[in-house]
Amino acid sequence: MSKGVRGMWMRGGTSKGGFFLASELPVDVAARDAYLLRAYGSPDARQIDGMGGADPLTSKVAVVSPSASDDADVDYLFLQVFVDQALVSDAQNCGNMLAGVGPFAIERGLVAASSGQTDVRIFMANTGKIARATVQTPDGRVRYEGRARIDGVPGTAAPIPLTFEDTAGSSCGALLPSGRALDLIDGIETTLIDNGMPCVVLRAADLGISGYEDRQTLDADEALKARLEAIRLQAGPMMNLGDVSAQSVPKMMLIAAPRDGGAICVRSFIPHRCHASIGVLGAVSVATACLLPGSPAHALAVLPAGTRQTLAVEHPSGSTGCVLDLDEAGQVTRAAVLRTARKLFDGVLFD
Ligand code: NQM
Repeated sequence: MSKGVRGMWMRGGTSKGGFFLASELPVDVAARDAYLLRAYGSPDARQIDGMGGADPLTSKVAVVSPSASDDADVDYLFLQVFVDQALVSDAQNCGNMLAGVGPFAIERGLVAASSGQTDVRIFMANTGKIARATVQTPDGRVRYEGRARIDGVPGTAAPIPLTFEDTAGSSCGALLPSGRALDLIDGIETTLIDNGMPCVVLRAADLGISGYEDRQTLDADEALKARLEAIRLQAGPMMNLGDVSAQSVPKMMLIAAPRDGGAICVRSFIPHRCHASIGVLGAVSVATACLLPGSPAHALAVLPAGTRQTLAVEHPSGSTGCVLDLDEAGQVTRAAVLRTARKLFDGVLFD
């Protein structure tokens, strides 16, 4: 056993994982990944010998450091520790874990807290984009308790609004990496889109399901998952992502008409298990697809009017509201999503 690495366990939005200072993790990437695999207990479906929660949503890592950029206070590198494969991937971002980055940066002294609330500008190293998080800091300390509620998390907590600008094409080089709002893959109409998260958006009904099933039912549907994976592997090169067989992107977004007053209903595969709710940037990307004439999402969506639109993306645990600002051409220029976070544990994680 090594002497371990200091880490803070936090819930960020509807995800959970370890938050580390980059300066306290091994510098060498192979050594860092070997440490994380041991510490999280991967590969093992139960992650019984580590801290991972046996679910992609609870097997996540945030690496935080002071930012070299004048535009940001801290840098945030997201790492996905695969549960049942010996893989640690930086190929995707995570907007849920992002919710814990501001509080963690203040707790570790990287950002000075203001009295009242503190804005933290976060450079998202996976995609090269900047997000802003507003953290409640009465008396100069992070407050986690509050009255904000997000679907997928019991109870209430202090609000942490997240704002994203200019996220189009952050991993794929363009909002629509194929240049079209509609592509046919295996005869299925899809929209290949990246507004912060590479996503393949397709109608649930085209794959023989309603799109309103629960997570367990979809996770048990091996035939559906095989069809989705075949489509995903073809979408990878079309989205400038290359061979995605060992990557957690693109995400597969199965859409249906909303049925609880929202704009669209989604069951997302991330990519091999169904999400219990939906990713933050995944929701922003699907909401953006809803605005694109020609996309299967546009035809199913119930859209509000105006240049600031709140689209509620329905998911298995409720819905996620995405506030989208549009320019005169109808392009999304800014997105905001409300999250909360909770500090769970601070200590030393051994490998
Ligand atoms: O899309 C899960 C999550 C995510 C990612 C995933 C996320 C996002 O819910 O911004 O938050 O899609 O792997 O944590």
